[in-house]
Amino acid sequence: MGEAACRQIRNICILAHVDHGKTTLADHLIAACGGGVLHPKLAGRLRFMDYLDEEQRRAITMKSSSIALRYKDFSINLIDSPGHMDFCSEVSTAARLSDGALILVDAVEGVHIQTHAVLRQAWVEKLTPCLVLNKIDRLITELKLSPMEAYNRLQRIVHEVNGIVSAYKSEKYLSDVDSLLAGAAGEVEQELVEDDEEVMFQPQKGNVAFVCALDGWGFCLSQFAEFYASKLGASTTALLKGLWGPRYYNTKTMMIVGKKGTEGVSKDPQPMFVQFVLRPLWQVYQAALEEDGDKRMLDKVIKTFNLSIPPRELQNKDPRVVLQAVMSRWLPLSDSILSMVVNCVPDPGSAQSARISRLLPKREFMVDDTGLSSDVIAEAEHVRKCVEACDSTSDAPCVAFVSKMFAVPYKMLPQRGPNREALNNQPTGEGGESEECFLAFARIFSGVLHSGQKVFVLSALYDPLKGESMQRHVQEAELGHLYLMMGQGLKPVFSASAGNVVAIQGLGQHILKSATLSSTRNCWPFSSMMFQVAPTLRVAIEPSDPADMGALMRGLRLLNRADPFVEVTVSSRGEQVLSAAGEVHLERCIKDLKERFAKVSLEVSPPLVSYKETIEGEGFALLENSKALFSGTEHVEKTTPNGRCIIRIQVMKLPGALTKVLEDSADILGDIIEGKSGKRNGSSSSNTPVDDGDSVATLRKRIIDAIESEVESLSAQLDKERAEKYRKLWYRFLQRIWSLGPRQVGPNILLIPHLKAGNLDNSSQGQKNILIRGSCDVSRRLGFLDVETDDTIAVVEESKEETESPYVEAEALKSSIVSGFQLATAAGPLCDEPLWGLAFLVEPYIFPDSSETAHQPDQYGIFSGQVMTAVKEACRAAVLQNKPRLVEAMYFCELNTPTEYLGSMYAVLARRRARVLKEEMQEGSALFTVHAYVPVAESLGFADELRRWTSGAASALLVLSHWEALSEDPFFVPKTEEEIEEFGDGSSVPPNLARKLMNSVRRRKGLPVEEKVVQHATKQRTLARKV
Ligand SMILES: Nc1nc2c(ncn2[C@@H]2O[C@H](COP(=O)(O)OP(=O)(O)OP(=O)(O)O)[C@@H](O)[C@H]2O)c(=O)[nH]1
Ligand SMILES: [Mg+2]
Repeated sequence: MGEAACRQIRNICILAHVDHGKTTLADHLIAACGGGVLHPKLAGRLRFMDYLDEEQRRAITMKSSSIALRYKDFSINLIDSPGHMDFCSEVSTAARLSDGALILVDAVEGVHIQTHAVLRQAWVEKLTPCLVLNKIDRLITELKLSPMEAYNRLQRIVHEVNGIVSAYKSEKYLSDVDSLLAGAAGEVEQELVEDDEEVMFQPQKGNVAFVCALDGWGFCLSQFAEFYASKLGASTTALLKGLWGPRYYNTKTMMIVGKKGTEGVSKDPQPMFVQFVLRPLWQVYQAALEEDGDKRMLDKVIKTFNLSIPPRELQNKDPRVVLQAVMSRWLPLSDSILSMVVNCVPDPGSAQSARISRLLPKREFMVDDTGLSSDVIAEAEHVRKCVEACDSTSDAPCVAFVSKMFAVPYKMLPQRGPNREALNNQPTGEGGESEECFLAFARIFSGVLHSGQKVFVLSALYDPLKGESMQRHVQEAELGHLYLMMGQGLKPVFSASAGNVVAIQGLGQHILKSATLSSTRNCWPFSSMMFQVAPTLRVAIEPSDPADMGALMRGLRLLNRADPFVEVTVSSRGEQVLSAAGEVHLERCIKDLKERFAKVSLEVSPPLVSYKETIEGEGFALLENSKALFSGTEHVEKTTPNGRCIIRIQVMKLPGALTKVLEDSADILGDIIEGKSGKRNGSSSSNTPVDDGDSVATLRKRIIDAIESEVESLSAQLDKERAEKYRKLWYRFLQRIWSLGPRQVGPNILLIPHLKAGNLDNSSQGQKNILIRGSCDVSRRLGFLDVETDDTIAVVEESKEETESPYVEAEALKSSIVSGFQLATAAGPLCDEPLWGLAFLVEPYIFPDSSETAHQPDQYGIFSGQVMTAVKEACRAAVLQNKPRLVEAMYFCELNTPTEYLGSMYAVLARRRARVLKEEMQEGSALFTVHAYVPVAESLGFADELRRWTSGAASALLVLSHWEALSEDPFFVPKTEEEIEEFGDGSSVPPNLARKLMNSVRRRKGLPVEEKVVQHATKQRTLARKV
């Protein structure tokens, strides 16, 4: 295969919100170009790409799958993806392997939350997007809009989608939920003209299609422009420009004019798009579907466009069949879409050179003088060049990326190879485990792959410069058979060259979820994919019969490999914990486990909801006593059992925005703190923005922005002077960050002692104490320190004393203090859940050891352990003393419901402690869209309950949004007179919500729960009888 062949390839995926018609659209493309795997009559109804039983049953797509199509001289690899939130990881795997994306939007429902998410995904992966406005028929038949109204609506959708993309372009960072809320559509002005070069989607540019996947038709403007050009004798280019936007046709002068130019010619002028495109469509629909429709319109279309339609179809009694017969021949859907793809989406060669900065970001490294690594670098650079150029010659290095592994039963694999030779596709018993065969879903980026070839499998952590120490991250593997994918079907091929999407057998033992394949060790792994959310719904699983434990463990191992998103872990109590993205995903995992992978009956626990712990209060409260820090009584003090170390801790709350930045940037922070190059981009798996610049600088800016926005939002409550003081305080704190926690990257900060601190005022024995000053490691890495200030703070002052034992000891104890902080932030005092958004000021003092045992090495080990425990205990105690609060995760929930079910929907929301943000009537329809926050703890069975109560009319989509502290005090006991009046004297106060949640977590974890178990035994017995 040469370069020419590569130019004839297009790799695209279809992305959209759930139910906007992706699989239906794919059906039509497959029927037309899939080599006969789908009969055109069934197109749109079969949903060929939804071949799993569970997908057909639920009528939603759950995985991404690929099909190879032939259109004219082009090979097109089409990947259909799921729209449901729970399977968003499959969108990431699809996007990584594609060069272009068809972004579908339902013309009635408009832009929804997953539309935002997929636009972001396409943007991050540097795909070339095309917009497809689907379900145009619903505007005619359901909403009964006039062509003019329909035009306004379509225009608004295009405008809104463009707005979202331009926000990404300007690198404004917003999470999907934020951007949805921020974009809450203010009324768009009429007559938007969008022919600015910068605007992404423009119908006149040919990257917007208007389609009805159900009836199998669709068009781009060029089709109409060409038709009218010949009819009116005008130029196609001029017409193309005139067919979108406020352009009118003056019938007298036969000119394309602005609105003014129509004065005196027509009373109610309509834009050309309405007059020339929508009106005829509306007429055909009316002619076909309405009783008294003018049937001559159909004949006119058939004649004008010379359509050959079998009379059998035209005489069909069902008007829908007649309509489809005419429309699908007049404006065949597959032609419009695929010609758009061929024209707008780049071939793999051009696409890869544009995507290279995302796929294989340029590395910065130190060349050492051994000369050894310079060879490695030279080769790795060569490999990168070949990927950039999509070199498909056979002597180019082979590079492929596997975006997921999927399981296929052995009996489904082809039995014959490319030359009809028998393939030995029997269960090889890979690890003696199962009848499932694992295939890698991969795209070749350089060179030619063939079966039997030996390749290196590189994990995301592999670094070719680190040689031997990297053995764990690289393996050698031999490729099994290669297949082109035809949905469920697999077509064996000998080899496949750069630019193609294939399935590869034989890597099951080597790859868990994703990996880079390369013919040389000297190659960087591709950057990791971005996932929209992390798996958050966790359940514990055990076999109904304990004897089946072995089968369950095997099953979990297989499931973990077969599903790109599921996570299997073991809890501290030894339970097997399965984490999934949401309820639908979880259900499918359990079903797969029971029926395919483990084949045993299982018990599934209720969801293990995660919480966090924090304290109440605003950060600025510390202004009041900032002077008194450490002199007042605000701190907690702990002494180690040997009395040699006193730890003082004060806790305060971080500004909310800062907590969020730290949380969102965990991956970048991890890289920065570990000291990896700060110039890598987009290697994150969470919501980090993608930038091509310096990630340290970006992060620093976001942190500063967070502080500024906090100060700004406080300006209403604080006078100018105090606001300024508050700002200064935080800027100073930013220079004093010793560590973040938990796990070095969490949203909690450990601050080094204040410069002025140093002497323990109550040093009772009159001994001289030493303050362990710590070092502002994190501040330095983030670039908040100038070198000079750094030194003055970090170095223990009198260097002459450094050799003295207490100073050496102080140096050595630093790590114990950080460890204590890490432990404390990993498990808070309420119910051992991680802490959230707190800063700890620490002042550790040690006293010189005068005892005999001082210099025995094991004594030191014990002492450092004691210090660690003391720090941990002090942090926990400090939280407990400062109004501790439980923090719960919230879903952002988007609901759609017909007006008559609004009441039932609100009832369901109320039962789930939901907070409604906005409700909005969808223009021109009887549907309401409601946005609300629902606590994760209350979300189980939410969608089901909603369906039951609204007879299936309302739908809900949940996206993990943010963490929110419960305002209730879990330890609340009525104290003031008013409280006692309201709640009683405390003996019979029912535990409040925070307490209940906290206790349920404690019980689950086997922690002691303070509860009055039985109060009035006799009474309780009679009550309990009723069951
Ligand atoms: N009226 C109308 N309905 C359509 C059209 N296209 C698709 N539908 C219907 O919309 C529903 C969803 O279609 P799918 O193709 O399964 O949607 P999807 O985007 O693949 O959904 P997921 O994969 O679950 O995200 C089906 O009932 C289709 O019949 C259209 O152009 N007009
Ligand atoms: Mg689908």
